[in-house]
Formats: sequence, structure tokens, C-alpha cells
Amino acid sequence: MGRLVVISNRVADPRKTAAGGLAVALGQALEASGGLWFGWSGRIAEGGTPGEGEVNRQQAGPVQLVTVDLCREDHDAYYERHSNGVLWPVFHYRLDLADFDGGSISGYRRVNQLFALKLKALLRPDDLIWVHDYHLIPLAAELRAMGCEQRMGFFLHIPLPPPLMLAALPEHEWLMRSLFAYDLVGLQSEADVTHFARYASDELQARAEGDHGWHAFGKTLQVQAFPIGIDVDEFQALTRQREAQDMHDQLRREYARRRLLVGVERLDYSKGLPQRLKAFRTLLQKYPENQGSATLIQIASPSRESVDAYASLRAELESLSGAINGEHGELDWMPVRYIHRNVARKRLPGLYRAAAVALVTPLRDGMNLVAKEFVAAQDPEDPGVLVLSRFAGAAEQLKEALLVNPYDTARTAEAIQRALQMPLAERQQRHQALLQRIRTHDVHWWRERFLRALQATPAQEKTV
Ligand code: GDG
Repeated sequence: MGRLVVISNRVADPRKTAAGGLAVALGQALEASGGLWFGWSGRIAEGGTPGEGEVNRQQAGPVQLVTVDLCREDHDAYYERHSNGVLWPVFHYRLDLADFDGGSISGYRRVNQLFALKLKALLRPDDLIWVHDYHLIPLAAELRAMGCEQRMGFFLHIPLPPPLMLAALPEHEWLMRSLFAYDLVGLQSEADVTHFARYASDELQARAEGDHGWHAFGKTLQVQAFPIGIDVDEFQALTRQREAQDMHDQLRREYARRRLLVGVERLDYSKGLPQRLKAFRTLLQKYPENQGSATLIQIASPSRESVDAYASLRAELESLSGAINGEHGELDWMPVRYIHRNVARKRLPGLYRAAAVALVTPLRDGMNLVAKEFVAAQDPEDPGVLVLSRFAGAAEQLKEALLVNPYDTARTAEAIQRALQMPLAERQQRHQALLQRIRTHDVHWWRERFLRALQATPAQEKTV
């Protein structure tokens, strides 16, 4: 394999634990090939000029980290308004939350062009290029327009919506056509691949070719599902470390007479948090044996605070958890512990392991790695139960979880009750099957499968 070049909005130093499993997994492949990781520096250059940006270089062992600063206008247009204000909601089926008028296709395109220009100067002819996520969909088309002929793959971490929803995007044809500049597009689930297929044939008049190919604009694009996994071994090693064990022991002591439920996510409207709190309230109302016992620790770490929809979601969650605690709380027991702060990654496995039930109930999610982390952190002798939304990409794989429709409050509450009452033998059986699945399909399997498929794509005419 040639040198691996990874491009994503943010770049992480793969040697740091806080970086997480994905960075570690990509880091390993980057290290093996003396690769390059390219993206935005996270810095906003006040007073800078749109379409221009300082390039920063840093060496992380054998891996080069190269980042570009963005001026305020580019950052707001590309990142805040277009990527997070339009693409994120539309791709998560939330047309109601997309700020189409506030979006900036021109700013989005300008930053992709800027990245392409800076990156092109660093590329070698035999590089293998792997672009990540919705911020950078048109990057390959920009690189091709500048004459780059390397093999290029793209992985979308979020869902791909059905064609009629994509069609709500201004310039959706341009965006989707730009995918054909890649040789391989990876999606999280089979549902996403089906949506792509329908869009490609209905809107782009593309022709299916072979098992995964789509022919249009004079070239063939391979499109396949590559469900992302976690680094199970790394996460289990983290579970055995002191920080996680202390967290676990402390929670087990504190909740010795109670049942602990846990939810962990970035505060985001795709994660179904209000619906989850309502289902938990129904659980307390409908099954009074949980009164004084069932406690939900909900971590909602701060994310995209400057986007309006996030501020109102935050207010809604504060008010809902306050209302549930007001209605059901007792002097020595509060049913909801809502925490709007980031928890150290080293403590998370302890929190997962102390919980009897995890509530992973997004309204829509590309994959959802929390579901997999929860499974990895469990004690196989006495495992907790995963309650998982059927709308998470992970639901295609994790069939032994209790699958729920998070919009259906009453039946989600029923599933939570079933999880709390599940006999040990059934918990063990389900956990064993789930662990087997996340182990077989871990993040290394995902990376290797994607890179093998990218290398196997046929050489062809590169311009679109
Ligand atoms: C996108 C897609 C897809 C959460 N809170 C804290 C914290 N986390 C960590 C979790 C997990 C990660 O963040 C979240 O990953 P998810 O997959 O659940 O969700 P997104 O952030 O939306 O990720 C998603 C993913 O990309 C990968 O392709 O699965 O569908 O939306 O690792 O543990 N970590 C720490 N403190 C927190 O408070 N340290």
C-alpha cells in the first residue's frame, strides 16, 4: 500500500488516550505507512481573508499532522452554518431544524477548495486518500479539478437520508454528484446504502454495475456499508484501569440499594434525549416498584453550543429532569442525575459497568459507538442490558439488544422495565452474543475492510 492520507474536519494526535478509538485505529494505519493526517486546526484566525489560511505542521512519531487555520467568515459559513446548520439536521431526517436560508453552500465549497489546494501541495502520486464525513463531501471533486489522480475513498459517519429528504437540500444534485469523484464511498448501514441506490438511480440516472458499483458521469463509483466499530481491546483495557475501577466502585457503593441506568452522549437533538426522559418518567409512573430505586445518570456533554437548536434542547432537558425530580424525588433519592459536562474518557467504562441498563435511544444515528462501548465494558458474569433504538445504525448489527422505537414512550418504558427485570441467564446470553459481534466487527476490521476495498477499486478516468 502507498502512503495513507486521512482528511477529516478535526485532526487528533493518535498517541493520546483522550483521542478515542477511531483516532487510535486510524493512527495505527497512518503509522504503518508513515502517513499524513490533514484537517482544520480548530483555530479561528481573526481578521483573516476568506479562502485563505495558515498551514501548521506537526510530527506525531512517524505521522505528519497538517492543519489549516480558518478565518472567522469561513469557519462560520463552512462549519457552523452549512455543515452543522444544514447538512447535520437534513442527514438526520430533521428538515424542521435545518436553517436553509442561513446555510452557505458557497462558504462550504470555498473551504473545501482551500483544503484541496493546501493538500494538493503535499500529495504524492501513489498516496491512498481517505476523506471523512459530511464537512468534506466535495473535497475529492475539488482535488480532481486540480488534477489529482490518486485513489480516493470517502466515509460518511452520519446517516444518508432517503432521496426525498436529500432533495430538500439546495444544490443536492451538485453535492451527490461530487461523490462520484471518489472511487469508493463507505456508509454505516445497509439502510444508508439503499438510500444511496435510490437517489443514484432516480435523481442521477446512474446505472448499477456489479455488486456495489454505480455508473454515472462517465465513471463508476463503488458504494458499500462499512459499519464502524470500537477498539474492544483498548476499551476493555481502559475498563481495568484504576480511574474506571474507582468510578465503578464508587457508584456501586452509592447505589448499592438502587438500580442504575445510564445514558452518555453529546447534547444533540439526534440523540432522542427528551423522549428518553419521558420514557423514564413513564417507567416510574407505570411501574411503582422503581420508585426510590431506579436512577438515571444522563451525561449530555456540551456540543455546538452556538447553534440555536442546541440551546433550546438544553433548556428542555433541564426543565424535564427538574420536573421528574420534582414529581418523583424523595429526600434521599433523585431519579435523574442530569450532567451537562464532559466526563473524562478514562472514567466512562466504570460508569457503564456500574449500570444495570444503558439507554441508547437516538431518533437517528449513523452508528452509535456508546452502545458498543457499553457492551465492551460489562462484566460477562453479571452484565447490564442494552436498550437500543432501532434508528441507530448499530441496530442492524446488535440484534440481541432490546430494540425500541424511541418515539413510542409507553413501549420504551416497557422495554426498560423488561431490561431491569431480566434474569441473569438471559442477560449473559445476550451479552455474550453482542460482545462476539462487536469483537468480530471492531474498528480494525472496519479500517482494514475499507482500505482493502479502496485499493481494489478499478483504475479509471478521474474527472467528473
Ligand atoms: C458520529 C456519528 C457514529 C460522549 N460523551 C462523552 C464522551 N463521549 C464519547 C463516547 C463515544 C463518542 O463520544 C460518541 O460517539 P457516537 O458514535 O455515539 O456519536 P457521535 O459523536 O454523534 O459520532 C455516530 C460516529 O460518528 C462514528 O462513526 O457512530 O453515529 O453521529 O466514543 O464515549 N467521551 C468523553 N466524555 C463525555 O462526556 N470522554
